[in-house]
Amino acid sequence: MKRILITGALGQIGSELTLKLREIYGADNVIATDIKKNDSEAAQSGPFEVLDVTDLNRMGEVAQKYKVDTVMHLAALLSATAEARPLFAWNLNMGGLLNALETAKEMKAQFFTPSSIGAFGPTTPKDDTPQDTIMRPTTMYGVNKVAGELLADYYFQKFGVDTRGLRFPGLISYVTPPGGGTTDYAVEIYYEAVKNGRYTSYIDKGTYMDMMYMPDALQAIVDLMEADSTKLIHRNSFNVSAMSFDPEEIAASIAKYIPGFKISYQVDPVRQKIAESWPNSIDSTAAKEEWGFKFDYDLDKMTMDMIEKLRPNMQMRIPG
Ligand code: VAH
Repeated sequence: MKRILITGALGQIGSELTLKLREIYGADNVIATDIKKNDSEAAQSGPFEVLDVTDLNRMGEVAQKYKVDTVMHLAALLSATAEARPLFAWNLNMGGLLNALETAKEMKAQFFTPSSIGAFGPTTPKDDTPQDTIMRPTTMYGVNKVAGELLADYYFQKFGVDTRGLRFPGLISYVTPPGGGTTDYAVEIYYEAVKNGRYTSYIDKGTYMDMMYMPDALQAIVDLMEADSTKLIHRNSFNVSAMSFDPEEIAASIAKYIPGFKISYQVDPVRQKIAESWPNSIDSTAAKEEWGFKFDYDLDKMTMDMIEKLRPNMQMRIPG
């Protein structure tokens, strides 16, 4: 029986992954942890522990208390925040990852952590970015992700920890908005479109980035972790993507369902520079061949679902 410890369980991925894993493996077998508790379903629907991932002893205590056999390490700062606070980002992102890997080693547990298209840099081939290629990121977040991939591979090769990872594109969701990312514009635009019928983008037109709807990202995590390890040639981490678009294309998709929707631009030079250092589109062939990666949502199907899910809440918010 799987007993799963999730760090960063109240974040953008964690808040939905916790619920999905509780559905599959049983609520009591998924231990959600985060730096503080809140009243979200992820925090209230099963075991929850307060955990600062930079505290190795506390992480070991929680892992032993629940006798976990799987560690899913999600707690990290995203690209824009990491760029604003590089030293703090290094300590949290790398210190937390090392503690999670050590905990998985001690517990003889399987291990997952997300990497990102942010692990690539300006010298990486930009179109159909290969699984194995040049990785010289120019952001602290990217340095953390490349170092993290190498560290997770090291724990597999040196200590036999069953580590697995995914290079996620921008993830779009309506449950818990992301914080401090570069691709967050592709989430904010839906909220603003439903609320106000317009959005001012901090990413410029013509800036293509890989993206994926959260349901596909969650299924990819489950499928990778359940995959036959003898079939894995790669481990940390697999390129996965569902689509690539620029602000104009997501705006056009939204305008099909919210007539009159308008996008304008006020480019943020910091996040624009980060976005331009990343690929336009990545190649997911290795994930498809080694463990059957697939996705359900393209841009229009995602747009329909996002608007349908956001509209009721937003209407409740507009007074009168
Ligand atoms: C970020 N959402 O923008 C994250 C992600 C590919 C982007 O890693 O930092």
